Formats: sequence, C-alpha cells, structure tokens
Amino acid sequence: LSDVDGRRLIVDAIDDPADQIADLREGLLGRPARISPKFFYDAQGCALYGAICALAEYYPTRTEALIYDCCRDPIAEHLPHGGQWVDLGCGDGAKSRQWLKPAGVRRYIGVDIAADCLQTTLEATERQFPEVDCLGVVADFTRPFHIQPVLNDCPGSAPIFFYPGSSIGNFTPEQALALLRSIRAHLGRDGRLLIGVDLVKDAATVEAAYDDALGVTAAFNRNVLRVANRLLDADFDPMRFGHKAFFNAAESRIEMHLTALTTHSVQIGDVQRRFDAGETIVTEYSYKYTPERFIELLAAAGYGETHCWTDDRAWFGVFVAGP
Ligand code: AVJ
Repeated sequence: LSDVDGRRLIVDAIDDPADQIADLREGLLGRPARISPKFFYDAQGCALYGAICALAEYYPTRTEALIYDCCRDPIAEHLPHGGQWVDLGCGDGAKSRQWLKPAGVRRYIGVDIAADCLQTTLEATERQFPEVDCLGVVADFTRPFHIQPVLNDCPGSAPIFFYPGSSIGNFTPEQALALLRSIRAHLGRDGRLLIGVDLVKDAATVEAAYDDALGVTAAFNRNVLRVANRLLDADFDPMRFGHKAFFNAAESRIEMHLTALTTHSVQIGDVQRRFDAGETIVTEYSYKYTPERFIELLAAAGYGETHCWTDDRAWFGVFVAGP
C-alpha cells in the first residue's frame, strides 16, 4: 500500500495497469475471445450504466433500493455500531451515505478501481458527514486486496463490508467463494458483511433487463470495444458487433456477448485478430442465486449467522452475515 494524499487516498500496490492491459489483450486474442466486465466502466461506460439503472426493464437497482428503504432499521440492528464502513466498489457512494447515520458509522472507507471518482466520493461524504473519518483505497478486488492495515488504524471499531448491487454476480461461484472467504477473514468478532444479490426468476424478466428495448445495454456492451481500442491501440468497429444477452439456466447466469456481424479482421496492437461471422466475445456473466444457494455459499465461506431480506416478489436479496 502506498499513501498518496496525506492519508486520505491509499493506492493498493497490487493494482498494476500494465497487468490489466496484458489481461485484456490476452482475453481478446484467446478462443473464445473474452473481456473482463471491469473494463466496461470508463467515464462513458459509467454514464451508460447509470442510464441502465434507470431503465424500466432493469429491476435490480430499484428493487434493492426498495428493500433498503423499507428495512433499513431492522437491517441496521444486525450491524455493529461505531464501526468502519468498507464500501466495496463505492462508485458515487450514494448508497452508503444512507447507512452512515442508521448504522452509527465512525469511519468510511471507499474502495474502488477508479481513483478520480473515489476522490469526489470522499469529498461528498465528508461534506455531508463531517464527523465521519473518510478515506479511500484504490484497489481492484478481482485480485487479493490489502485492507487489514487500514482497518488496524482504528482499533475497536468493527468493519462492515458493504457489497451492494449484485456485483458479486460478476464472479463465478468459485471466485465468489474466494472473495467471501477473504472478507470473512477480516471480520474479527463483531464485523459483518452486508451484501445485495440478484435472485433467480423467470428467464424473460432477466433477459429483458439485459437486452432493453431502447438498446442502452447494447450500447454499454459495445462501449467496451472503445475501451479496448484506447487501451490496446486496437481498431474495433463497435457497430460490426451485435449485442447478445441470454439466461444460461444450467449455470444460473445471464451471459452477455458481442457477436461479429460479418467476418472481418481487427488490429490489436501489433497483431491482427480475425473474427468469423457469428463468433462471439464474452463480455459479462451475471450469476443469479436462490436465497438458499447464496446462504449455502456464505456457510461454505465460513460465515455463521445469516439474515436475509427480500422484496415481495423475491427478485432481489439482501444478506447480513457474521463470523
Ligand atoms: C454491475 C454487475 C451488477 O450484472 O446487472 C448491467 C452490470 N450489465 N447490465 C449486472 C450490468 C448489464 C451489473 N452489475
């Protein structure tokens, strides 16, 4: 960990941009071609994701918000007071700010891959909650990240790891298990995990959420090719790829792909990659769980008591898990 701005913004040394670029290149040259969903989120991708969250078809964001709005106090009763709130993938931090009072938070730790956005989030949080000590950690938690030294600065204040928005769905169940275990290892005696998870439901509802009528999700998907062009000095034409999203029931996940509409070659740095018509690039898996399956996963990761809240259609689940 290195400290760049007083002690407000800490950069996790493991997050090496050269490795990220090497991963992206390797994925695109592989067969099948793939791109990690973390590359969706440049400035334009973040704006498009914001637009997705406002779509009628995209139920997860609003369903999760509904659960928090109606159950905030009962949920907060299961969280330690005077704790350190660790906001995993904090984005603009708005979801977390609604918890700082009800959970009596002493310290806010925003964790995100995007340093610029993180700085803005910390300033906004500090302005609204001058009594809360705010700091940021720039980290990519698709890799092991180093939060323990930061938590140790504030002894006696239990951590609450907040992982909303069903971001856990981007990991395979095996990867999710590893991440849940590593969070579990930081809980101590009184720490908790508060996590939002999208639940299994009829395929048509899920598919509409990832293939909306206005084509916003299609634009979000194609935008990743513009990110690849910039990072790899490539010349993808996003409009030569079609957006495909379908529910894979056997794996319990939505798959998003970009399908080459015609056979053509793309320059990727100093190599050419041919894409045959119909060949796809996998851009995202978004796993859906039943409450039972997610509780099992938490148990396998070493959590003890677990509580779950859902909306009345049981479309989305919010879980609090302790050691
Ligand atoms: C940010 C991973 C929760 O899987 O629903 C939205 C991203 N992709 N529409 C999801 C996403 C397409 C989203 N997560």
